[in-house]
Amino acid sequence: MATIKSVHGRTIIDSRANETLEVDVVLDDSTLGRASVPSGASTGRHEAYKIEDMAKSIENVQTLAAQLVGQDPVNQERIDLSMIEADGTDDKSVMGANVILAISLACADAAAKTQGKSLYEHIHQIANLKSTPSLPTPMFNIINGGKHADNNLEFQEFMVVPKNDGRPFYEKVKIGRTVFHKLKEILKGMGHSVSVGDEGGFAPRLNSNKEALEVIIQAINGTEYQPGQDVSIAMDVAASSIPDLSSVTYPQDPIAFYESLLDEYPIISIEDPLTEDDWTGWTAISERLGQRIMIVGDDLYTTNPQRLKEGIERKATNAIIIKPDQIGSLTQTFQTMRLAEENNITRIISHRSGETESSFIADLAVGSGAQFIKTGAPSRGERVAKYNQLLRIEEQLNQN
Ligand code: 2PG
Ligand code: MG
Repeated sequence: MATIKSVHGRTIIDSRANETLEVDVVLDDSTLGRASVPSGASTGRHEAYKIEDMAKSIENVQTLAAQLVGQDPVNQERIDLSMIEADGTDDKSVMGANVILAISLACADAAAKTQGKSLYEHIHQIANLKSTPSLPTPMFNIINGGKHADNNLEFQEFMVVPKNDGRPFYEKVKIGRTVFHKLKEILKGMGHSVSVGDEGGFAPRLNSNKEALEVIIQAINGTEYQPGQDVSIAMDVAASSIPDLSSVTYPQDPIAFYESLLDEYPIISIEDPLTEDDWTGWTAISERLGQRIMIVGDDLYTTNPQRLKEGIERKATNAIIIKPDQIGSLTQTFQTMRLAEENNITRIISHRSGETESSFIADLAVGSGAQFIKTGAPSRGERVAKYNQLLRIEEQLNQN
């Protein structure tokens, strides 16, 4: 059994040119585990605390390193719980959620490598979920708005989602990039800019959220694929990031507004349609639309098992976004995923708008058997890194 010899933190940059933390965990058999932390623009109020000061973050890595040296990296839970205990707060504000998470993920990476396993296999082994490893269905964010672009679209993400009808992952990727290319052509033809936003999707100045849906339908129609049959639409409203939601859903109430969109467009999923503490609204929207589509909680839950528990009791959603950096450890991410699995809540693994080239979440999605992954458009290196890792894993799973 190899044990942890050293833990080292350094500052790297993310896709928005901001500083972020990377951690190396080295084992006594010379195995190197490495991980980095992404960050959001539309962060939820209930997310664990990130220490923005990198010097302080690195200092905290050193503090925690002292208690981790000599430990078995395979024992993820023990490692994570000891860091959570050393922090001693609910939101990890002493050690930093970014610090604990970077060490947590780097340990998992080292543990997989020292055992000669793929990361997703190792994750599957330690996650304690019932689902077997499988490729998630990708949700490609092809039009960026909200806090991810400097255009006028209030809704943050307009995604295309290939139908999950047993077609291989690489074909789903083909659908995503074919629609992406067609959309580019259409936007160019309309005289719009085709430069991309934070998550690799286009960021045109359209007249309304509805126009974004229209051009996506037009794009799908311009390919060999059928809207609603081969590929559908998903949105992340990110309602808590919109200063006045009623100005967007005007003149109706939000639920009636979303319902009218479902009648008009092949939408299969709406994330954060309401603000993060509007529990009553969430129960109402799920009751009204939950049979038709996925009602997804992101800022609502912040990958926090306590928040999810409340959501289950209130029947608030039928799906959840899973972002390890929102809660700050792999062990708690698994805990939230187990709770979701036990209660038939669909799991969508997600990147952040500020990303690094790490492809950890691709392995996390496969190893945990999550149904979906959203990791941006098939564009921008830090987004493509995740899709490409999934293509590699697909090849590996096929060979087995
Ligand atoms: C979201 C995420 C990722 P951010 O709201 O789902 O798409 O955005 O990382 O900015 O919170
Ligand atoms: Mg979101």
